[in-house]
Amino acid sequence: MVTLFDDVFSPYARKVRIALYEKGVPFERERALHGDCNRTDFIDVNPRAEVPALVDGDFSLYDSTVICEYLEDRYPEPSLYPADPRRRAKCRLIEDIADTQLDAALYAVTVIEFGRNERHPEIRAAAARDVSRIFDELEHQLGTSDFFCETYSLADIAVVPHAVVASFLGFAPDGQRHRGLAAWLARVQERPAVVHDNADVLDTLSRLQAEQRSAFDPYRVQWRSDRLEWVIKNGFADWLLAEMRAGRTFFPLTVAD
Ligand SMILES: N[C@@H](CCC(=O)N[C@@H](CS)C(=O)NCC(=O)O)C(=O)O
Repeated sequence: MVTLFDDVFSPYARKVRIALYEKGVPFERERALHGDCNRTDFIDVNPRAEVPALVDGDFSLYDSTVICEYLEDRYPEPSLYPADPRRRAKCRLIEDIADTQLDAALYAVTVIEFGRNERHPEIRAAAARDVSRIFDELEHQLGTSDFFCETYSLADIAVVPHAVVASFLGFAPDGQRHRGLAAWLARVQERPAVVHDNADVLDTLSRLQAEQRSAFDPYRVQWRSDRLEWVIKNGFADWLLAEMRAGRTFFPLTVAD
């Protein structure tokens, strides 16, 4: 049985779960809580202590992109990558746009607004601009197709969790400017695998709200790579420094830790 080190809200874990559901691979979930930073209880599976990480018998690996490629090789049917080399490359490119750019544009505003119930109008405005720019690019990549690579693929699976978060934060694809993308988002959310995972996210959110618990600790925030780049290049280095001085920032574990 495959074990997934998981967090219900992580867009990267969502990507892997949706791929597993699409492929009909049964799996166990080990909850490795997002926001409970610098855990050491699964560093044997992922030395960065990030979700998702996957254990398949005596084999383990991490990083959602690597995991999804492994799942494709291990469980080839149904295929989630196009066979044509150019479409396959395009699939990986769109996955990369979702994982690096879209995620980074949404991260700080998620922490501030959803996590802390606070407002930072400049960060919101920068996120709105950047999400709109990325949606322009995705609209262009989609063209007149139903899915990014003609048929449903990992590209669609990678974008949908971030697009759902964007909509939740008030950055939904614009019905005029991003007409194709708005229709794509509705279409992809009809896939049973996506319906199933969306329900899981919403049910967990409702349960946490009823218990007056938050989805993650917004004052113990894990920062890395593209998320840091986004904050700094958009002019919020001082904000980040204040966060660091307040002891609210954490980074993936290093060997020395
Ligand atoms: N490149 C990694 C990124 C994974 C990642 O950033 N995971 C976040 C959750 S979205 C995490 O586990 N952070 C640790 C924490 O918040 O404690 C992937 O694609 O799997």
